[in-house]
Amino acid sequence: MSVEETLVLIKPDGVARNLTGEILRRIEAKGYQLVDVKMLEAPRELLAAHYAEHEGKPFYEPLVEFMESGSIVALRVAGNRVIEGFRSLAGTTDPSTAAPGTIRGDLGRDWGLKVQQNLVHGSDSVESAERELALWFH
Ligand code: DAT
Ligand code: MG
Repeated sequence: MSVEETLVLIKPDGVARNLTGEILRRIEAKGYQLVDVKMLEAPRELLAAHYAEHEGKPFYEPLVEFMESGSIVALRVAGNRVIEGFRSLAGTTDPSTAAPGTIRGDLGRDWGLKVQQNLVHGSDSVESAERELALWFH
C-alpha cells in the first residue's frame, strides 16, 4: 500500500454542466476517500501559482481565463496510489482523444471546444500534489 493524497479540481465547465456529482461518484466508486472539499471562484494569483509551470506557453492565458470564468470545486482525495490512479480515471488531457471509460473520454465534449475545457485537474506527482494541496487547502 502506498497511500497518497492528490488535488483534484472540478473545473468551471464541469461545475457549470452539473457534472460535480458524476465526477465525485467515479472518485468514490474507485474507493478513494474525500478528505476535504471546497467550492470557490479562484483568484488570479492562486491560478498563476497553480499553473506556474505553464507560464509563457501559448495556451497559458486562455487557460487561466477559463479557470477564472466560474466556480471550481477543489477536492483533497486520499487513496492507494491515488495520484496516478486519478489521472487514469480522468483520461488524457485532450477530451477528443481521451479513452472511453474515463471522465474526459465519457463526459468531455469535443465539438469546437478548447483543450482546457477538460472538466478536471489532477496532480501529476507526489511533489506536485504536496505543492498544489498547500495552495488550495491551507
Ligand atoms: P493535464 O491537465 O492533463 O495535467 P497539462 O498539465 O499539460 O495537462 O496542462 C494543463 C491544462 O492546460 C490542461 O488541462 C489543458 C490545458 N492545455 C494543455 N495543453 C494544451 C494545449 N496544447 N492547448 C490548449 N490547452 C492546453
Ligand atoms: Mg498537469
